[in-house]
Amino acid sequence: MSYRVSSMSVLPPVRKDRIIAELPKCYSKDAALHTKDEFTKKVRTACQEQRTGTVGFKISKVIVVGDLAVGKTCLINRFCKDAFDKNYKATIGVDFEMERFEVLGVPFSLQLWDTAGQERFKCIASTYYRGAQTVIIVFDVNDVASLSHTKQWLIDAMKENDPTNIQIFLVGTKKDLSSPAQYALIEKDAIKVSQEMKAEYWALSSLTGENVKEFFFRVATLAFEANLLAELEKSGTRQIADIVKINSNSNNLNASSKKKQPNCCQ
Ligand SMILES: Nc1nc2c(ncn2[C@@H]2O[C@H](COP(=O)(O)OP(=O)(O)O)[C@@H](O)[C@H]2O)c(=O)[nH]1
Ligand SMILES: [Mg+2]
Repeated sequence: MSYRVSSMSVLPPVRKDRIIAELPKCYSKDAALHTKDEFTKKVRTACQEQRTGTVGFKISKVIVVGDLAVGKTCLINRFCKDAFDKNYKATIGVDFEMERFEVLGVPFSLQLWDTAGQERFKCIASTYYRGAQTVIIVFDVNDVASLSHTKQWLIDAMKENDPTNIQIFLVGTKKDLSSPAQYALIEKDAIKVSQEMKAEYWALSSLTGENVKEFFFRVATLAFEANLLAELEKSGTRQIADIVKINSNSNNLNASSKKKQPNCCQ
């Protein structure tokens, strides 16, 4: 069962295996949204001091696109239900799956949208694309045509979104069906396509589960970081003003830090 929006107020605690305490690594340094090894100090400190504004209440929209039968639904099912079942009809009557994470102690949710097979007719509704923060473009590593179609999927997704506010992942699925030599060949092309799209590249298998959790942890973390950095930028002026105030009253520093206010109004 996926969560309904109406049950949001009575959510159980975040699952233990959705807790992110370290920055998840990229798949390939040649095609990554960034290649840092650790969370930046700015991000860590903001989380420690609970200066995260509205980020802890955010639900970030993630859409999954790509040719029919490349393995989009299986990928979502592997992560959300830890199941691999090609007959599982997760998309009937359900628009999206909710996945709740905790990043550096801050709650953060992804809304993972899967199509109900409309990609067969190339008529995906604009509401599917609209408001996405992350676009996952999927191809099958054993099917070169599906890789060559990924650019068109990106163009379609971008029609409804602001390109400066979006993170793109290019994901090769069904790695279990490919020999190392075959895989190496398509990887070269896929990395090139990723670079052109400014996307982060991943390869995985929903059948074996290889890299699936790592991939979604990366998606969640990069979406979280982007939200938090935007939030910090917004409140940046006020924070600098606060620091100036504290410095000019430095003899009151201890007294004021003891009476630290909760950050509910930021
Ligand atoms: N061997 C293998 N088969 C897969 C994998 N992922 C999906 N498939 C198969 O590919 C077919 C299409 O998968 P599906 O998720 O329905 O594709 P979608 O149309 O993109 O949602 C099904 O028969 C799946 O069993 C994978 O990682 N490995
Ligand atoms: Mg599907």
